[in-house]
Amino acid sequence: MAEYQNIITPVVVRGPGHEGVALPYGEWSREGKSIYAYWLGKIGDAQIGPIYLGATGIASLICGFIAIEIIGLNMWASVNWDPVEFIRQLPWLALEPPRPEYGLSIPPLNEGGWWLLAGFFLTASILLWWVRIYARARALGMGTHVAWAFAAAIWLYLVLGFIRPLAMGSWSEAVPFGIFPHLDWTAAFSIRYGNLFYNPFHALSIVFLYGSALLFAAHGGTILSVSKLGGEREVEQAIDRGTAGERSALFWRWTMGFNANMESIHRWAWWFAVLCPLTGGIGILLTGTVVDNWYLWAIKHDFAPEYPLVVPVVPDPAMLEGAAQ
Ligand code: 07D
Ligand code: 07D
Repeated sequence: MAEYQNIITPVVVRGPGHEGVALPYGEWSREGKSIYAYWLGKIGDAQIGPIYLGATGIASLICGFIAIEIIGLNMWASVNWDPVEFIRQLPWLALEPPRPEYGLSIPPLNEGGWWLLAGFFLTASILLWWVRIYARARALGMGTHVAWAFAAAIWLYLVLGFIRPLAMGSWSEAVPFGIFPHLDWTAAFSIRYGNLFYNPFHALSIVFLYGSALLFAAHGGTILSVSKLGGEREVEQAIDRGTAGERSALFWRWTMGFNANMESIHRWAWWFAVLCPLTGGIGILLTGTVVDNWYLWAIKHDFAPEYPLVVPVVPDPAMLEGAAQ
């Protein structure tokens, strides 16, 4: 009876906890006993834990905690330590980078120093988490594809908050911490540099963002549609193509003349996702360093037309004959 397991025939499997394969010599042990969450079983796997903490995991969590603590306390201080206002205004509160006059120097804590410290700890936390992902994959004898995909996101993050500010010679160029403040920064950045829509790397990044959503939907849909034929056992189908693999490939060949296969579709997905922040980061790095105004740049390179003159040029009255000098 446990043949076709999909959402139409939901059975939350509750076997003995799987503690994972043996860890290599010298590794930390996995922490905690596994527990079961019935409702999580409905959308994924019911087993929670054990978790591998490890040195980099713990260091990352500590750095992340320090960063959130610095950001949170600064935000709270900005509403005079009023707990109600803190909660009420939280989405609009900010920890801003230093003002332009500080350049790349270290400013007093209250004038951007806290921002610098929070950024340091957040970056340390993210990089340590990257090391953790890489090391865990290696310990399991897996490839490191997830780590390199995460590295692409970290590239954009570093360009936004570290590499580009360095290139521009000022921390003030970086993104503030805060929910809406970081959106205000994004909008202001686009306007300051002549409309980011005319930055071809922004366009490429959008292509890969939209493309990722399309591929994800198409892939999820395809596999679900052949799950009653065992299609969700993708790896088996890749090695020994069965009727699920055949039909899903045929479906795409019939509908659009071309198909990926059980392996290559994941490469498509990986590259689309990775290229989104990769191209984006290039676009941001060029902005203000190489190109100061994307609209003028686009006109120059025949990427955008000049605005037509719809209003006749009005002469300056002061220049007219007979005007009082
Ligand atoms: C669903 C995976 C889970 C991740 C989540 C995010 C935090 C921040 C910190 C209160 C898809 C966890 C959030 C840890 C809490 C404090 C101080 C990922 C999923 C749920 N943004 N952005 C959001 C970040 C930039 C932009 C939301 C981070 C750039 C726009 C969330 C970064 C620019 C919009 C968030 C970052 C930019 C958002 C939802 C880092 C250009 C939205 C994110 C480290 C790229 C959306 C109110 C999400 C929103 C949104 C986090 C960078 C633009 C708070 C951590 C500077 C236009 N951003 N963002 O679901 O609703 O991602 O904002 O670089 O409309 Mg952003
Ligand atoms: C931010 C990578 C960093 C995240 C990391 C994760 C944690 C903890 C915690 C899970 C997202 C850190 C994790 C801290 C997590 C828990 C618990 C990835 C990040 C390391 N734009 N725009 C993009 C569109 C406009 C602007 C990209 C669309 C306007 C700026 C994307 C539109 C203006 C920047 C995109 C639009 C503007 C971007 C982001 C439409 C504003 C960027 C790709 C339809 C008025 C960023 C080159 C991404 C970029 C970016 C989409 C419009 C400004 C494709 C669809 C014209 C300043 N925009 N945009 O992967 O790369 O982000 O640009 O209007 O910096 Mg844009």
